[in-house]
Amino acid sequence: MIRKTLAILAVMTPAAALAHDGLEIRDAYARSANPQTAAAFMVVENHRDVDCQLTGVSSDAADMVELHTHSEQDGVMKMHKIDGGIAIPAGGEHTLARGGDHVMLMGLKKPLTDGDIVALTLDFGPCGTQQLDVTLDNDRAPEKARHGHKSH
Ligand SMILES: [Cu+2]
Repeated sequence: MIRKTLAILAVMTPAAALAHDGLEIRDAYARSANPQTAAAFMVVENHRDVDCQLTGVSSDAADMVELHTHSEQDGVMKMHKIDGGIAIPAGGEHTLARGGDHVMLMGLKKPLTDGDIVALTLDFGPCGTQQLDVTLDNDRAPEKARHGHKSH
């Protein structure tokens, strides 16, 4: 009996350790402004002592998933694809937020409405992959702007 308990503990420990020492994702949600596209937002915490990079995201919910960001072009904020991924520094965090970096889902297999769950697989390259269920919430209030940038 004791032996069996130890065996189960041994199996469970690596996953528990990963959740604690690895990458943790919080405050994730998605929005969908039209039947074809949706965007997902979240905070990625890096509890490891090495820098990690979000290199890509995949989902069965859409034909194409890309990492996007916004930048000002000719005085207008435009979104475009990120080449090379999003860095999450060791011991730090990175916020994917409206008006900034986001996960873009294009060519939705079916239109999404509030409460729908979108399953994402986040690829952190050598730091591994993370499964994430994101709930669609079009009424969600925007994140508080941090570095003096205001989205309103
Ligand atoms: Cu986008």
